[in-house]
Amino acid sequence: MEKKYDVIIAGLGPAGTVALWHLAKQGFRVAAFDWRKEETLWGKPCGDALGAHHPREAGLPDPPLSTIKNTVKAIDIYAPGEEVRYRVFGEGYIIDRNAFGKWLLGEALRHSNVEVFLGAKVLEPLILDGRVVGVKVRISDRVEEYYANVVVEATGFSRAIRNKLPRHWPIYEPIDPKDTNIAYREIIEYEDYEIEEPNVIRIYLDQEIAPGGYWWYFPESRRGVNVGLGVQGGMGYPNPMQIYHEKLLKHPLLSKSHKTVTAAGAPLPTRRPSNTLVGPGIVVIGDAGYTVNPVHGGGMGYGFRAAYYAAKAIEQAHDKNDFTEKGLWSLNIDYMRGLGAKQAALDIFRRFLQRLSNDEIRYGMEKKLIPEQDVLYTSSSGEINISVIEKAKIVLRGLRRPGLLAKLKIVAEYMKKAKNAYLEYPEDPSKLPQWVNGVEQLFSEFEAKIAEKG
Ligand code: GRG
Repeated sequence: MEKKYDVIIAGLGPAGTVALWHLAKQGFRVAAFDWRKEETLWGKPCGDALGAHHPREAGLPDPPLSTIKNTVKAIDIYAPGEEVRYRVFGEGYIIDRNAFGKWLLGEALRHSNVEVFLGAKVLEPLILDGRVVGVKVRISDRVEEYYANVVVEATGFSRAIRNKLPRHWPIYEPIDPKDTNIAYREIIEYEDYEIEEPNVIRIYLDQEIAPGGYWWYFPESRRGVNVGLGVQGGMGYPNPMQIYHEKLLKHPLLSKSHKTVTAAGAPLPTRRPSNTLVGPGIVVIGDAGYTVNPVHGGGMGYGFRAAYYAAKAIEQAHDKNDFTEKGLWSLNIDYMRGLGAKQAALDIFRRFLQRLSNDEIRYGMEKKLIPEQDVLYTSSSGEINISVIEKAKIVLRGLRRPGLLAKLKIVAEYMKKAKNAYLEYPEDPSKLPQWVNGVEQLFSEFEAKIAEKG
């Protein structure tokens, strides 16, 4: 018997599970697959921090208390050397990812229209007449074919389906290793030390310890901490696990006696979203679609939002009975003109940050080139307040860093340009190639200008 559904979801991490939750509620017949078991569906190693606004903005209930390890009130950002510190206030959680994932899956499974297959590895897409019509899956030792009107690619960084799409499809778009970070983290427990402010999470900028990334110290309780680092990929930097053991363990916070509860690493995207999240019969969300904050690397909230819009787009496609690229296009419009625009601007900011020396970061923060109170504005709007540049001009006049001011001006200008380009994301697929050319040109222009300034 042919196994035919309305929707297939490949991957039940944060993006896939949220898509399942919405589609289940909307009454679709869904088959969802993941190679992991229920207990570790959301087990990708990460800092586990999630802005409180994210679930709400993705149409989800707040996480139940049983899935929250700690609440966050502020983020401290330390400049290299740790003499300069910014405190950014904001509400968030340290989430028990696996518990939240399991809970959300349970909620979706209350609907009898969904079937979930765990220990099931999605092998490849099934393509017929130029569109995705299903997937090939290995369940136990059998290889089976499942068919649907739409396949949701949510297999994470591995892009199990995307990697096997025809290369000339715009949705194929591979990732440049320089647009990734490799992360490693341990969850540790102190033997006899109590963390001073357990509701403040800490980000340490230091190109020696975490080149092209940062290291983090996110308390889960008074004695437990999620501590780790991300290092830019494709640059030949040492691997983060080695750095953790050779350098980070020497830090005063980690030389106190502690035991490691769990340790793991993973790669993640740190760029703007894919040029398109839509193909014929397929949508892509989460790490597989590069929906992530390029500056802090947080991907849960972005994956939730992409999943929410994907479920809406699938509903619209279903109403029109049009599962082509055009029929599913509203996912691109909703995502790109909203979070995508912020992501694009932060992709520019990330490229700037990755090029700074420790000395420049320390100097920039000490002189408050971007003041403490503007960090959240810049991070959440994707814009640098123009008065900041004016102030920076005054600060820098007569000082030793004309280059830094010149760079900051270019960054502000290109953040705005990148954001505007995404706000004007094309109305339909026919205009995509032209738009992609424009965006690629903008990013190479930025790279050239910033390199020129040294
Ligand atoms: C000007 C030379 C110079 C340096 C500036 C301050 C700074 C150096 C860098 C900031 C780096 C950093 C990691 C910022 C992240 C701050 C943060 C976690 C903001 C939270 O942003 P939200 O709430 O997050 O917008 P979401 O998840 O919604 O995207």
